[in-house]
Amino acid sequence: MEAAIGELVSKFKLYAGKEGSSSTLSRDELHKLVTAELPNLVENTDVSAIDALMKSLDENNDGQLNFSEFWQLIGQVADKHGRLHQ
Ligand SMILES: [Ca+2]
Repeated sequence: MEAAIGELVSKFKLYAGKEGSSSTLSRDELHKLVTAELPNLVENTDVSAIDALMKSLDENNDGQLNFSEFWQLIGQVADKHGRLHQ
């Protein structure tokens, strides 16, 4: 589990570092991350869907996702697709 958490953090930093602040994801960075890393778990990756996803995760409404805001997405996809409830 520790290795998996480390992987999540390093992927987050990889995408967060592409532009602007390297500790937060912009909408475009989120789009790149979801498209490349979660293609089967987040089915709809068109721009309007990413916008809606961004709004739903951006708790402090600063237009950026910090790690704890991003973490909710992992929880959501795990809940939806990870067979938690079998
Ligand atoms: Ca935010």
